[in-house]
Order: sequence, then C-alpha cells, then structure tokens
Amino acid sequence: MGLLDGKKAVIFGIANERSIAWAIAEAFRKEGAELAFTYANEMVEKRVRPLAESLGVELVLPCDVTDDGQIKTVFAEIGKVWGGLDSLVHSIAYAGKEELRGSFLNTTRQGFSLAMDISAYSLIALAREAAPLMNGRNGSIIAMTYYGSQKVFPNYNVMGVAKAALEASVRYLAEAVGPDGIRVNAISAGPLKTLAASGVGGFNQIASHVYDKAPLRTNIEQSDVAGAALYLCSDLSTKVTGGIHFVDGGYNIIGM
Ligand code: 0WD
Repeated sequence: MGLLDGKKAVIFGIANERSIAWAIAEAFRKEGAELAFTYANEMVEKRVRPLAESLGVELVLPCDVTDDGQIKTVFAEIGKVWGGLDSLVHSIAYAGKEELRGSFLNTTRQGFSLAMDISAYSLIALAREAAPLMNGRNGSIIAMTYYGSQKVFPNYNVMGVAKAALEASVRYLAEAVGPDGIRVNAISAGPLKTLAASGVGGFNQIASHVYDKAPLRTNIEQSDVAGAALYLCSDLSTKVTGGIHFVDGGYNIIGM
C-alpha cells in the first residue's frame, strides 16, 4: 500500500531529471499517486515528455505561469479528466541572469516584477484554480523556497525578495483555503545543483559552506526534498498548514 494511493497530483516545474519536481514526481508515483505534469515552453516540453512517459504519466499540459489563460486551461482539463485534485506541487522560479549576480542595488523594475510574477504570484494564481477541485478531499498545496528569503546570500538578490513574498503567500493562502480543508506549505530546501541553481552566481561557494557548517555536515539531495513533499501531500500531515519546512541539514539553526 502506498502513502498516496488513490491521490491525484499536478506537478509544475519539471525542467529535467535534476529538477526537484522530478524527484517529487518519482516519489509520488512510487507511493501510488496518479500524476499530471506541465511545461513552460516547447524547449522544456522536449525534456518533460520522455520523463512523463517513463512514469506512465498521460496528462502533460503546456503552462507558462505568466499566462492566466493557460493556467485556467490546465485546471479545466484536470477537472474534466480527473473530476478533482488532491495535490498541487509548485516548483517554479525565475529571475533574469543579470539580476542574480553583483549588487542588489542594480535590481531593475522589470527584473523585479518578472521574478515576483513567476516565482511568487504564480502560486496564488495556481491555488485559485486548484482549490475548487480540492474541495472535500484533504487537498495539499506545496511550494519550494530557500533560506535566502530570510537571510542575505551572495547573488541571490531579487530571488530572496521573491521567496519572502512566496513564503508570506503560503501563510495567507493557508488561511484563505483552510476552511475548505486544504493546506498550504512550503519546503525550504538547501542548495541543490539544478538548472535554476546554475543561474545563481557563486552557487558552489554556498553549497560548500552549508556542507561545512550545517549540523548534519552534508548537502541535501533532491530525494530528501521529495521525502518531505511526500509527507506534506499525504494524509500523514492533514493538520499541518501554513508552515515553512526546512530540508537543509539544519543549516538554518546555526548562528555561528
Ligand atoms: O538549490 C536549489 N536548486 C533550490 C531550489 C534550493 C531551494 C529552493 N529551490 C526552488 C527553486 O527556487 C524553485 O522554486 O525549487 C524550485 C525548483 O527549482 P529547481 O528544481 O532547482 O530548478 P529547475 O529544475 O530549473 O526548475 C525550475 C523550473 C524552470 O526551469 P528552467 O530551468 O527551464 O527555467 O521552473 C519552471 C521551469 O520549468 N519555470 C516556469 N514554469 C512555468 N512558467 C516558468 C514559467 N514562466 N519559468 C520557470
């Protein structure tokens, strides 16, 4: 018997086999969930389709989260095919490369808006469409965040501000959908080598610092995040909502 037997989950943010969202997909499938994937554009689609096939996932839909029309279409399709939804995984972030190096003072108005739109507002937009499908099913919404929301990390810059907005949105959304029995949480993952991370200048330096200083003296792996996601989307966590759950080897508790 799997922890997610009978559950239906839609996963946003698989870019390749190193994506956190992909590790979550593999873990969810293994525990019995039925899955749907989305992709941001045709380039990503080429990588996502074979991955979907390898897990027997048939619902694979386009969704650039800056487009409300595409978001509506995804959830309309899910409603038509599944008749409801149990879990939504938001594993999406974007900021222009030039915003993720050098001084935060150079953050542009346009770069700020785009990072906020894709990395934070999109959670609200997705939750609004998902919530009606989750009614009465112990629904769970999860998002991925990083400690750069609370503390300053070199080059993380505008993404730190976007993650702070994302984390606040998790709390406000948890209150908004709580009366329908839907919970909303975020996982704050330690540094992981993915496409998104390669955009952040000095990533290796951050990862090796965490390795040296975290209580567990290690970096995390994608599967560690998937374990926490499994808990948060299973019935083991039906009374857990509005929280930021660290999966970082304990790095966040260290002062010096
Ligand atoms: O160290 C890390 N890798 C950490 C990542 C530590 C802590 C948190 N996170 C977060 C990220 O900020 C993000 O929210 O985890 C989430 C997933 O990131 P990831 O797995 O590290 O990165 P990646 O495999 O690149 O997936 C992010 C994907 C995009 O990938 P690309 O590389 O193609 O930009 O987000 C998706 C896209 O697939 N994405 C979009 N999806 C829909 N519409 C859009 C968009 N407009 N833009 C980006």
